[in-house]
This record gives sequence, C-alpha cells and structure tokens, in this order.
Amino acid sequence: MRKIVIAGNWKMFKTRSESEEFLRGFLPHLEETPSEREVVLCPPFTDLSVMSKYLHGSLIQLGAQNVHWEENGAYTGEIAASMLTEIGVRYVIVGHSERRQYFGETDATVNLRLKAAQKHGLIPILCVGETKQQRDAGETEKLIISQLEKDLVEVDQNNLVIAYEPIWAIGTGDTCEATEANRVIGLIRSQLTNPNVSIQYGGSVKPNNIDEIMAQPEIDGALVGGASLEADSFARIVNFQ
Ligand code: G2H
Repeated sequence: MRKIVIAGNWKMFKTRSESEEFLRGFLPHLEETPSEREVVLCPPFTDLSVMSKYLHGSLIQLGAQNVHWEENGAYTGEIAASMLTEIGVRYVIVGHSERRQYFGETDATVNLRLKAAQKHGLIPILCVGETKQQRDAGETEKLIISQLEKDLVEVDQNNLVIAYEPIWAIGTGDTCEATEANRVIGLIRSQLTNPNVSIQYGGSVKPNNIDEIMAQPEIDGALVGGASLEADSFARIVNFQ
C-alpha cells in the first residue's frame, strides 16, 4: 500500500548542462529498477525545464526544492506552483532544514507552502527533524510532534510524502542508525491520520547504507543529497536490494 519513493535533492548543485550529462549516465541504469519504485529528481529551478523534456516518457518524476504559497505576485525570487506544474513537475520539497535554518522558514510558512502545492496537484515532500542540540536534550520526539502538528494543519494526507531528516546527520557522513531512523519514523506514522503516507529517511544516505535503511519496516524511501549527484552512486541507491 505504501509507495517506495527515492528522491535526489541536488540542492544548489548542477548547471543545466551538468544536469543533462547526469541524465545521460543515469537513465540506462533504470532498466534494472523495479517499476513500483518512484524515482524523483529535485534539481535547481533552472534545470527543471530541460530535464522535463529529457524525462518525458521515462519513469523518473521531477521535483522542485521549494514553492511559494501565493498564485503569483510581487514576490521577488519566489516560484509559484503553477510555474512548476506547467513544465511537468510532480513533487516539491517543503520545509527542508536548510530552508528553515538559513532562510527563515517557519512552521507557519511551511504549512502555507504545503497547502499551495497540493492545491495545484503537486505532491509535497515535507521535511522534519531535530538538531543535535535537541537530540542531546532528549527533545527529539517533542520537536517532531510539534513540527507535524503545525505543518500539517488542513493538509491532505492522501497526497503527501514525509522525510525524516535528523539535522545532525545531514551532509556530515554521520548517519542515524537505521533502527533509530525506523523508530522515529514509526513515531511520525503514529501521529498521522493516514497510515499509508510514505515516509522517507534522509541524512547521509549512501550506496553503502541504503540496503540496511530500506530493510527497516517503517522506512518507505530516502531523500538523498550528496550521493544523488553522481549517476552511478544514485543508480546504486535507487536499485537497492
Ligand atoms: C539531507 C540530505 C538530502 P545528504 O539534506 O535532503 O542530504 O544526503 O547530503 O545528507
């Protein structure tokens, strides 16, 4: 019932030509990928249009890394949901910890972005997770429950992916133990009204730990940063055993 969703979050990496080069190396690997797995690539906005043309008819879905909540308007530097859907974007990452940490994203704006995305038929990937300080203080559960309560107000759980990304494990090489990720993801699931929401793990997912992560019963996929930038590495991840 729960879909497996493996998404690459390219963050602020890859020009348009680099994204084309990636696809030339990556697409042939998908012949080995079981068709029930959803593979999503979330490049910078500037790569979306050209990638959409390449991916037409392939199994890969396109995702954006953010979306604004207004339909349009005087919001310099922002992107509206309709701009994404018109070029074939299907998913959008919302509330990534880097947005919360460096760009003032709050639970209130995360909630607005989730609802705007869904209104336009985009599937949001909502990111939640605790800092090292919160973990050390024993506040992980409280923080995650609070984020979910605030972020999911009036959000449709039939059209949603959640990513558990412990901030201390992002880009550090310091992976959360698979069993611990499984435990927190179980907690997240217990807070939802829809038991079929796909919940990913994110934070230093690599070819050498993906099999163990995906063997956990609560984990339905991965949100992959650094290891999604190389075609061979991301191919190994989407083709996990
Ligand atoms: C967490 C993750 C992708 P990385 O941000 O969202 O990045 O895999 O580089 O830790």
